[in-house]
Amino acid sequence: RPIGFFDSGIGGLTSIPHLMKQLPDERIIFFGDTARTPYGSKSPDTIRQFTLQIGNFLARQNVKMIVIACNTVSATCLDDLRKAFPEIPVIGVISPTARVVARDCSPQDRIGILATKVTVRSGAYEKKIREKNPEMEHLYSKACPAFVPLIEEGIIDNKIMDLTIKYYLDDFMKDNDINTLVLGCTHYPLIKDNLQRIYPGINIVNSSKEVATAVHIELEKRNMFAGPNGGENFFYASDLSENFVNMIQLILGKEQDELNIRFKNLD
Ligand code: DGN
Repeated sequence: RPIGFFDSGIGGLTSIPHLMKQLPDERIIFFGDTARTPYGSKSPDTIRQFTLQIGNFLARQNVKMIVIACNTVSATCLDDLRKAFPEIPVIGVISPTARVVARDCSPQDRIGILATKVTVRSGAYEKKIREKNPEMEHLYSKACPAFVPLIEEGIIDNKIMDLTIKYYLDDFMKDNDINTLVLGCTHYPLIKDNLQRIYPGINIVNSSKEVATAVHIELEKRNMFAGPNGGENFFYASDLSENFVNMIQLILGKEQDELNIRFKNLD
């Protein structure tokens, strides 16, 4: 059976190469809600409603696990999804990332958590990191709402993106003396190189990578690994925009005709 991944848009795709590298035999069904992205500034009720629709779609695809490859959804309604689908293990992206911060950073480290407005407002990262290591003192969050629309437009390797990064982060980095950035939105790995270039020497924790590792651990624990030759991966989107197709090719490094890309309307 496949693993179901989803995101509000294309961001969650950044976790797929990490998963493929760690678990090449696993089969993936991805859903990106590209027609309704971004979720990051929407109300929790709307995010919950969209999430349950996506959960239904993935459950009908007979997935063995649901991975919320979206920090915004993980911060808002992980428990609602677990309650709605008690027979399917559901993994969110925040807990595994917080675990790595608590494990690999020291209480002296000064940690900047970059995320959407909804994720920042939820305080989920601070709560989870301190749950795992109460001594983590220097946690600072910053909402960067313009990153997602720019990334979805493919404006990445570009001056506009660099200026947007500086607009949000220059003062934040300086005032708080940040030495570690948590990419608390699955879109942000796409601007990791920009961040490293603009803030050299910064240590980066990537939620897209950590969620793939969490899937590995969970499958091992449940003895649910796929055997070889399990079948093909499918990539669904609620709007098959040019952006989606371009981004999926960029992230997975494959041509469109090598990928099973499908339209799926959930309304
Ligand atoms: N990729 C989503 C996340 O990790 O929070 C956010 C995308 C959005 O809808 N703004």
